[in-house]
Amino acid sequence: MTDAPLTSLRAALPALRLLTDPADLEHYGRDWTRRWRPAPLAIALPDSAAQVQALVRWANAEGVAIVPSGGRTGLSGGAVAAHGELVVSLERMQQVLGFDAVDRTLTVQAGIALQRVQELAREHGLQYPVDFAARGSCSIGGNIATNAGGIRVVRYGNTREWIAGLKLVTGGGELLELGRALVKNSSGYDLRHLAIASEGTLGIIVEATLRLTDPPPATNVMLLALPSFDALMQVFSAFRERLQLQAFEFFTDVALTHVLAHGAQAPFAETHPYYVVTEFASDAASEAEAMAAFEQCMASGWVSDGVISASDAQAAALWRLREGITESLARHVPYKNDVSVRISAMPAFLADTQALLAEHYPHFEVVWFGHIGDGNLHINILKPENMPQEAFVADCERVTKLLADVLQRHSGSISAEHGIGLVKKPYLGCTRSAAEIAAMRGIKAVLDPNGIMNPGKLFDPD
Ligand code: FAD
Ligand code: 2HG
Ligand code: ZN
Repeated sequence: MTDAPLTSLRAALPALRLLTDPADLEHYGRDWTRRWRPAPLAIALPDSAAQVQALVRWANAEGVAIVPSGGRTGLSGGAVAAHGELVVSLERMQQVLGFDAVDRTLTVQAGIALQRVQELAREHGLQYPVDFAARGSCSIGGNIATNAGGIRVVRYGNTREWIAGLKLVTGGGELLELGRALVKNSSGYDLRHLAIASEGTLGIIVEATLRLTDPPPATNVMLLALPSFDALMQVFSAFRERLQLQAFEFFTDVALTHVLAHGAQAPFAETHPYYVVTEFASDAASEAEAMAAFEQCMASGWVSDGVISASDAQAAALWRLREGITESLARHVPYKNDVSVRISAMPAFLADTQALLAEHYPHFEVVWFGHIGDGNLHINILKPENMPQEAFVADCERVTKLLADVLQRHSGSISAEHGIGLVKKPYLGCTRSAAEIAAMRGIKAVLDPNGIMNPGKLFDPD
């Protein structure tokens, strides 16, 4: 890449902070997938919506592609810049712009970390309920751009439910204020929802007004050991019938082995094939219901053992067993599937998927975990140490094609919460019809007429 575009950018926006060091290009050009070699043109660090808008206008004039960048914790390659794009990182846009106690909203610049938003909500006696292990590093802009889910969806829903309004600098360089934080607004298309899960392909989210809610109740965390996959849905039904669940997550013994090797403490003396972490209010009535559900599951043979937290430290230790999985697997460069079906379709889908993976992956270690209460499975295939990454990915892609067929049969989604990005692009058609994809392309053409926003992510350019 020549220096000409950078010279032009410096002339157009002299106050813009720009990074061009090879170490910075490497650092900002990748996300957690680690599959593509980063090769961005440069890294732009704007500090205001006005600077973002000026940048996008410059990029249109010069024909330079932009990759919006948050915390780069994404797992689908959405924030990867491997083709001379300009990475626009929002890390200098972390200001808190306002809190409204009557509306119960918090307005922030989009580069702020999820964890900071959670803390601010608590300081106001409220809660921002989206939550997951990358909370310290991921940004609100990235959460919106992927419609992030996490461990409390079963109780509170995805990011989409919590976005009262947002500001988007479109690919065409317009600054749109979407939603206005109104509770009621029936004045035509709600463009805010197009920005949610758009993966940076329509524009750059520069600001968001987040809904806050009542603080969560004091809770107990329970870890259950299960003998079989079949028992999972039975246990979920038994607990959900009696309790308002704050979380209901599962993982396998293989996942536990990796987390323990990463420093966590074994919860039981014996190992079991499956585990569930569930969380519910700790008042006396809820505890009694939880014990009744536990006994019912033990009597039915769906649960083999269990432990309930007696302190915050124990609750955190139990959560670590579930939340530590992704980090504990990272060194194996896993091939990730993040699939979903309706909860009612889960038992049949699980049976078909288990059979498929047993037939096609006998030679790889397969780690199952996820948000069973949302119908969302994470299937991580671990790369054998001595296998070249290209051959490994090719083998996994072969099986993902078959998994996509299974998903199509069960009306599921190839991406439940991580996004399509680069990783799942070939399989978008198993989740979305040709007519839907054509409509998505049409929307992109309107908001990003020159196709400069994150080209090649979600779908290929026309
Ligand atoms: P990035 O990775 O920087 O970007 C993600 C996508 O959003 C890219 O397409 C990027 O171009 C776009 N983007 C980023 N910022 C903007 C913006 N301001 N405007 C427009 N587009 C933008 N995800 C879940 O849903 N649930 C989980 O439970 C979960 N757990 C995780 C645990 C770990 C340990 C890790 C590493 C990841 C996990 N993730 C999870 C995935 C990831 O954290 C989320 O997808 C998160 O929302 C990404 O935020 P980010 O700021 O890191 O985005
Ligand atoms: C989780 O639920 C995240 O822990 C990450 O969505 C899933 O690493 C994964 O596959
Ligand atoms: Zn998840």
